[in-house]
Amino acid sequence: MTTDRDAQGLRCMLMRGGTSKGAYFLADELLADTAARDDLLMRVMGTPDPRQIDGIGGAHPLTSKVAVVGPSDDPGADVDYLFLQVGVDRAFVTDLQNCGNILAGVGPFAVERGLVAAGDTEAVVRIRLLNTGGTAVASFPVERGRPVYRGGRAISGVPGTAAEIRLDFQGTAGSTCGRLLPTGSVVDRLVGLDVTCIDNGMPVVVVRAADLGVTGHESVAELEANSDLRAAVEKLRLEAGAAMGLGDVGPATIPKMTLVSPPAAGGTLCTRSFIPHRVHEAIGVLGAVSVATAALLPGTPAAEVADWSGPDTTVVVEHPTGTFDVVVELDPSGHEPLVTRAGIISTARKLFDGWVFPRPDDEHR
Ligand code: NQM
Repeated sequence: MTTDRDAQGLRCMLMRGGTSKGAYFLADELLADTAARDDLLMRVMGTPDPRQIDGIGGAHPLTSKVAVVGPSDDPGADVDYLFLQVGVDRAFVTDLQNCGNILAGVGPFAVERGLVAAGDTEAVVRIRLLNTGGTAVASFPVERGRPVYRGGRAISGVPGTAAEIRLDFQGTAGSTCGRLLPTGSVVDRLVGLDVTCIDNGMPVVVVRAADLGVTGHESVAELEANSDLRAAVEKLRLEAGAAMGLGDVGPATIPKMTLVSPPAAGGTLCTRSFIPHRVHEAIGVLGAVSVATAALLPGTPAAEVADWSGPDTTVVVEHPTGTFDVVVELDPSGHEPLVTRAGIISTARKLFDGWVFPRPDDEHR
């Protein structure tokens, strides 16, 4: 469907958020009709095509992402953030999952577009997470009312350093599944494996790498080349998705599948994450928060491989390109554990600001 936006372009900011990259739009820049919006976004990103050669997508799920940001009518939030995962080789756009990496750019983007006034040296932006419910409070440095991207904070998976963006989550437990432990159990036996199904911002299935016949320290390429492993992970995902109340997750990008093993680099535990078919080069932010939460629950595969000799409130999650620190605290006294604190540090950078021109639709090629 051709729209005015085809000829005029859409105002778009390309940003790196954490270890992902995406196109950020103001909500009123996009079409209100969901099907028309999704068609437009696929043409912006160059989907479906494994190389996304005729669009701005980066030919990987981690670089084929969209943030839609607008003012919030919730008195507890300054802005609303809707995350859209855009397919790469398959034609789909889904709002079924959240993305904590792209979230890192939302506060700076809101200040850049004048949605939120910044303080003298720091901006604090309360972001309502539309995909899942819950709120993230982003705090980051500003100078003369503009976000500062330069800084000294390194995060694994991103070369160099940038300004620190602190994200504190509220109300992320049970974000998609309705409960922190969607099956009601700390450990479930599914397809012959002991796993933990957990949702503290992202539905994740945590399984011991050793139970799947790998060490959990393999490279991303090695894991992606292991077709038996991929088949076993997918079989478990379909079973776990149903057990988590998500129905048939065949076409969905959730739950994420995290293989855990003992740490190898001084962290708390080591992870490899299927998201859900490609293997993450690092780990998703909310995926890491969910895995870290599992590590605090005695009896889970994550707790069993964890080494707690580090600082007690930080869970250092090892992944293929380094480590990711999560601060999470639980009150275990109730019937179901209560998350009392969950936070992370990330970085983001404005890469490009301008107008993007969607690929013409097939009729008009
Ligand atoms: O878990 C990838 C990412 C993500 C999602 C994915 C994310 C999160 O790394 O919050 O950030 O798991 O599909 O960008």
